[in-house]
Amino acid sequence: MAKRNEPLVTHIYTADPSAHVFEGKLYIYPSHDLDHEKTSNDNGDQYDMEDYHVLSMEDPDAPCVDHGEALHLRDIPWAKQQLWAPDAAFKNDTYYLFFPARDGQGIFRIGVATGKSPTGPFKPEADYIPGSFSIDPAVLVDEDDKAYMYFGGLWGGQLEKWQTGEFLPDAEGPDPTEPALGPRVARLSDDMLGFASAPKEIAIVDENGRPILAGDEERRYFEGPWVHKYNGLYYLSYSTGSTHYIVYATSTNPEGPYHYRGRILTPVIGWTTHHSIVQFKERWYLFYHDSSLSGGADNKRSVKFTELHYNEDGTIRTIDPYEV
Ligand code: FUB
Repeated sequence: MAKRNEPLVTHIYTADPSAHVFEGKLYIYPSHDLDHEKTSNDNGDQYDMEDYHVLSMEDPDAPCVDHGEALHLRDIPWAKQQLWAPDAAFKNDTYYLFFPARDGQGIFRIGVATGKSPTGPFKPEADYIPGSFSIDPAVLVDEDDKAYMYFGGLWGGQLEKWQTGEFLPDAEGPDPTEPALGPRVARLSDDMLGFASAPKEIAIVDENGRPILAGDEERRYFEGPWVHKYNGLYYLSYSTGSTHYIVYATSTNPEGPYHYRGRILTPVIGWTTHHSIVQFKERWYLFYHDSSLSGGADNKRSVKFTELHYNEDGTIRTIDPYEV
């Protein structure tokens, strides 16, 4: 039986869960952390993953099933290393797995693979999505069937290096008093294999409508975007990286601007924090990870979940995953 705030599986390390309801069941698309020793650095070299497994649960109280390898690095023609946080989507009677990886030049790009089942296997396209860059794709298929990809991550995720639209290897982020870099959003083409519009930067603003600044590390965007809809409003949630929060901002438009609203998850054991939010029947759930199972190793994480609650005004109650 899956238990709240406990690792969903313990026979492998898993991270960066993207949860969806497909065919009436919960499917979780995590990164698959390897049990190897790597020195941790700000470039994220310790996150050296090579494949994806898909997990599922009949419902939140049922046991979690590992469906085995759904895609391996060796089968992706353009990708050289580091299969980081993936997401999945369903459209056109097809399941799509979106994933970031470094190409032969060491540049993070985003690829897509397709399958007929939510558990894969997934067949990758020959090349990465043209115009894609950085990490952490999250795909929203909206009620009007338009699909959007949100993506981007600082530091090892290389978002700083794309400020001009070109990859500049030595580029650094904005000064602390300048607006922070926002995640990117692009409309996906009808076949879900490419961008229908060039990626745009999403503005995240504070309660006065001013941009969140790069030095505001408790609120500024770092990585791991996720967009869900609640009562017609778009909720963009993300990791603040160096301060280790999952926070959120809301908008009436899927492409923003988004207004900062507050914290969803307090820091977990381990450096990274990464999540997704999904509705299953009448209830809402937060999927997240921490490094408790490995005794705190940053690159050996485990996916967990808990229930998420909204207040009457649409704000989300902050979750402390270790509260007893
Ligand atoms: O798992 C590798 C990276 O760590 C992800 O892409 C980030 O979001 C962070 O969780």
